[in-house]
Amino acid sequence: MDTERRQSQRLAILGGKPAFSEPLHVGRPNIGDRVAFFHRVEQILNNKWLTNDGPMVREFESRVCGMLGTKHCVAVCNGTVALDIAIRALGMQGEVILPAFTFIATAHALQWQGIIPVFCDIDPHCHHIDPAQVEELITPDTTGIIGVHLWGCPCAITALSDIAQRNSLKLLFDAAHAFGCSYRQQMIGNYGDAEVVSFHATKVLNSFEGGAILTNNDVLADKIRLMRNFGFAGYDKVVYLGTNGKMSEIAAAMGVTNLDRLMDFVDINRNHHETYRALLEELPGLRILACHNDEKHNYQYVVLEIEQERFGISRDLLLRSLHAENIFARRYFYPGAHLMEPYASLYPGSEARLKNTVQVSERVLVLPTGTQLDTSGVELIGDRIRAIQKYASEIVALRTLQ
Ligand code: T4K
Repeated sequence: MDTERRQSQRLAILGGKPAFSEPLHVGRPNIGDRVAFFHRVEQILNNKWLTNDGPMVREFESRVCGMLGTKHCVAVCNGTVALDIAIRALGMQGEVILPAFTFIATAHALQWQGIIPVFCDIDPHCHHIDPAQVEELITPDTTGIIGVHLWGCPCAITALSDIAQRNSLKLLFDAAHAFGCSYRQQMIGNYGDAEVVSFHATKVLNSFEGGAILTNNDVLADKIRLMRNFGFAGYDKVVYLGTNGKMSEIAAAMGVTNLDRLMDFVDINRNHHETYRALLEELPGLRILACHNDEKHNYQYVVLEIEQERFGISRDLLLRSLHAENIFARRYFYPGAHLMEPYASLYPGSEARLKNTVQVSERVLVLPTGTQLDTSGVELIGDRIRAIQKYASEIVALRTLQ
């Protein structure tokens, strides 16, 4: 379909046909070579070794270390448990500072262990924790900082490392989005005391569910390995408080299979990013977040910011209009962790210092990408967004009547 015909097609919210016959989601999984995966499943079944530090998990861990240049990778069952274990192994307690603009798991992992999550504001340009406010939030009870590499872009690693060092604080990075990304030419996975990644189905590299703790600290890695398996240091010998955080062999098989295709997934994402950018960056009131060209990036999140006054309609009305087209864009991480429970009840009033978080969370919209789409699909989404802006007043008038 050529661009002109696509643009003249009536928008679904105004009574036209949806642009896509099937729903398009943010986070549709990338899946590698099925034959290779099934072959690995056969191997697992023949081995009769299904979990607990099996050969597939070891292969996955060693491939991740090789790719990132990190000394230790401890694979676990998901990114949230990776955070839980890392936080406990680092001895964080009392208060820990983290950005309010993050997925709820970052805060829950602290609160789950009776640690107070102290929500910090973000830099509105990059959406990352603001180091200047981190300094202001340090109290005698602060034991650590969690920086989040939101959207796969590294947060202010150097500034946070400096603050942590000067104040003797532990520094953990939630790198759930940042597998395969770099900072100052070194791969994410090598910073802070440890970094945590997620291999959830929606991530650039998935192991169905999965996660890992990455560190260059030998002592910490040993402790984390023990904690992943109830603290067992041998049959009948428990040396730590631990949990069941083990990654299964089948999850690792999916991880290894997808690792073989990671560069293809990233190339597809990069092309989609460029196509979206070419179609959307000129639109008034719309900003598409940029990735640093001189660093490695996985391009897994296509993030827009909508400024209602200049764009013509609100982010939420754009979202509804896209949903009508079967384009299930998401408003991650609305309304900010501080406004979700139990935090809204436990720590009311924190919005006063979280002005950028509040503003950004009201503007952000994340678009579908990945292997579910080809370039013409991305162009169609871009065209629909352009058309929604073109017919903004009609859409607003219709909503007012309803
Ligand atoms: N830290 C940060 C900064 C994170 O973003 C996350 C997770 C974590 C820590 C914790 O890591 P994990 O414990 O999850 O490993 C999703 C994911 O569940 C979550 O992993 C992710 N971040 C977060 C940003 O997004 P939802 O509620 O959007 O996910 P879900 O499962 O509803 O999936 C979204 C869409 O993707 C679905 O509507 C359809 C599609 N989908 C999903 C799955 C699971 C599929 O097409 N196939 C699938 O198998 O939270």
